[in-house]
Amino acid sequence: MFENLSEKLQRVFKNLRGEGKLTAENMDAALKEIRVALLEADVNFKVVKQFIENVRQRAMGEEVLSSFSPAQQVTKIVRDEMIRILGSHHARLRFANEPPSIIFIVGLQGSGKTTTTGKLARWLSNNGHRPLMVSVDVYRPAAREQLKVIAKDLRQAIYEGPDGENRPLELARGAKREAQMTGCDVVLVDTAGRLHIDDELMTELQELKGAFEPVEILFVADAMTGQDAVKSAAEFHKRLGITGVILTKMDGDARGGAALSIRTVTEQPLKFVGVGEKFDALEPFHPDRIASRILGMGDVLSLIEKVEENIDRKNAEEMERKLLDNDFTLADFRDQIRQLRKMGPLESLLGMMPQIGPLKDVSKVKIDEKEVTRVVAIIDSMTSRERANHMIINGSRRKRIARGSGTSVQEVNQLLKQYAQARKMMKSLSGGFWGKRLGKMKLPAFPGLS
Ligand SMILES: Nc1nc2c(ncn2[C@@H]2O[C@H](COP(=O)(O)OP(=O)(O)OP(=O)(O)O)[C@@H](O)[C@H]2O)c(=O)[nH]1
Ligand SMILES: [Mg+2]
Repeated sequence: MFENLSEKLQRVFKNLRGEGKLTAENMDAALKEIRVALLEADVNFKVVKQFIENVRQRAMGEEVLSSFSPAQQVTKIVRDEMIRILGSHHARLRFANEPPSIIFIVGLQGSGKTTTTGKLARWLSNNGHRPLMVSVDVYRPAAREQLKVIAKDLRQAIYEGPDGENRPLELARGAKREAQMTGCDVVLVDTAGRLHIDDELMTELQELKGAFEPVEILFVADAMTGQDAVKSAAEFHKRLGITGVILTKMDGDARGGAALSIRTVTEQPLKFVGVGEKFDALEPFHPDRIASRILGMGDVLSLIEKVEENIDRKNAEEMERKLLDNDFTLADFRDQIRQLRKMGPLESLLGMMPQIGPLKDVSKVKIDEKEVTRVVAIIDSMTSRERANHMIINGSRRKRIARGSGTSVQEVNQLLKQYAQARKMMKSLSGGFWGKRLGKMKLPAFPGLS
């Protein structure tokens, strides 16, 4: 996400690096480029205008400190302004004083409501809540079935209602009752979508709103639709009153225009972003962290949170010991790859790393998830003795492993080489900066990275 904008803005700062001090001329040139970059990212033109004006005033005003270089000054000002248009603070999900908290998920057809309902249920239960999901999308028979499958997959509670019940109000009522009876503190209501905003849909949502006084009405929009997402959010807000926005499919959106405009245009905060089809691909939205990510400073805090949410401490300590004792086996290698994958799409993890110093090009690293799968298959095809001691894997064993995993001997050879490299690299990392910062997660030369 934001790749295009990020690249262009970083080029502007790089160009300024050669300048001795900020002048009206070099500032004008930089502002022009920033303006084009924002417009090309599909940011609302009014938002762009204000943004540029604010940056100009601050850059030329008294705030400029001569002890910083022009590039540093402008980067700081742009970052501050970007945080401002993204919403200044992280907008937390609200909860009702008296449970259950009713949260509506609304939006246009195909925007990602049902998927996001599942992601939110998972996120809530990972964060100390007990959610109950209900679908009131009674128009498509498959819609309720879809949520049921998701609930089963994620092992989350769902209220399905009595057979034949197809009145949204009754379904929501039943869900609220069930939550009260079973001690669930949040009810997530997945609603029907339409192709366009129409009166029928609005009337239904208004009725639901009147009956339940939801603590949150979250508008789900597809980030890839850019300014259309912003427009429909504004329209929903005008007619229904939303309390926040969730932008989905940010993983496919290199521009970022919707994210950068929606707060200013709707005056409602962006609360989460969806960054993939899997159910762990949901991130709370932090304006400051996103601004840092756009400007290539990385988002180390989100990365640490993600690691902490997923890492098994005991397991990490065990790995550390094994590394020090030099008995980090192929089985450990496989387990570590699995643990990394659990944290979500590898690309999105790398995107959170600072793009400076030795990590400059890390987000450009291409990851082949298929190769990761292949590596796991190869290690799974080994005997436990082979996994414990790679030295015994001779030519005939390699052939057998290749056959067993549906790969070639070359691929097995390559994996063994990568494993040897990872062992070496992880050892040198274990005491270093990242070793300490990232809760002992290692950043191995793991397969799939090239
Ligand atoms: N890449 C990506 N795909 C997503 C994301 N969120 C949802 N999707 C996909 O978008 C498609 C539509 O998602 P749904 O959750 O069914 O959308 P919906 O709004 O419930 O659709 P209707 O109920 O038909 O209105 C599915 O294929 C999802 O996998 C995301 O963050 N990233
Ligand atoms: Mg749906």
